[in-house]
Amino acid sequence: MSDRRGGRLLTRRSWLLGTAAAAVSACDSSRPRQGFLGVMERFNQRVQAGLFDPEQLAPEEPVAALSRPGAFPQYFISDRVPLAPAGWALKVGGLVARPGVLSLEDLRLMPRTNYRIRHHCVEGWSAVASWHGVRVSELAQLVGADPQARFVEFRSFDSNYFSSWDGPSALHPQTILAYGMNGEPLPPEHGAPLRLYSGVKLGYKMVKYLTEVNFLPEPTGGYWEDRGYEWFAGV
Ligand SMILES: Nc1nc2c(c(=O)[nH]1)N[C@H]1C(S)=C(S)[C@@H](COP(=O)(O)O)O[C@H]1N2
Ligand SMILES: [Mo]
Repeated sequence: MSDRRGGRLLTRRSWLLGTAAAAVSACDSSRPRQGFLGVMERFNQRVQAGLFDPEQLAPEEPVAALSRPGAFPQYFISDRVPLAPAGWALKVGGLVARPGVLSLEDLRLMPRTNYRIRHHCVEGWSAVASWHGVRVSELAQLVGADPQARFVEFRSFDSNYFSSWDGPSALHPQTILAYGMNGEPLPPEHGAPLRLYSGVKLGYKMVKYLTEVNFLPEPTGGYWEDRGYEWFAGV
């Protein structure tokens, strides 16, 4: 990892600690974004969106860095592993010319991206796997997303877990709808049949168990974001 990235990481982590996410344990605090914290968060969002470089790529990890089988933590808010409903398909909508529904097969036929990029959870752990799938930017092209749609919302069948992203991060070349992990189909524990993965965001922004992608003119918050976690959450 380059010094520059490491430095940015630290800077953003310390902002995070200084603002909304102080005194959190794991992903289970509840702190409404209000008052002074809310003001600081909106300030941080503007600063961070300004610092975001859509050309900068997260480093590829070597094979030797791969987490051992079973050592990659698994998170879902439901009481047990969420399983895809029969006839699962991804609904794509919002400000798009061609809203519709895509099967896993449809997604597999689209250009495939494959990389090995480290996962950073806000709790402080990180892990490495390789991921493959289709870029959100490819999807945006396919459905004809309107440039007015400056935000992208991702929803799931895991007790309505969701997150909304700024457009540049969603359209970054390392942001994908992943249907595979370590060369295999995505396992249920990690978000089957389809999850978001990215080199530019913290773990809680990467929605697993996807059901919907919506291109929107406004952000809609998110499961943890609505409980006080930072909305931008860049790595
Ligand atoms: N649907 C859904 N997506 C989710 C979560 C979740 O609870 N439900 N947890 C998030 C958090 S906090 C992290 S760190 C990553 C964990 O991904 P993993 O289970 O593959 O390690 O998923 C994110 N996406
Ligand atoms: Mo997380």
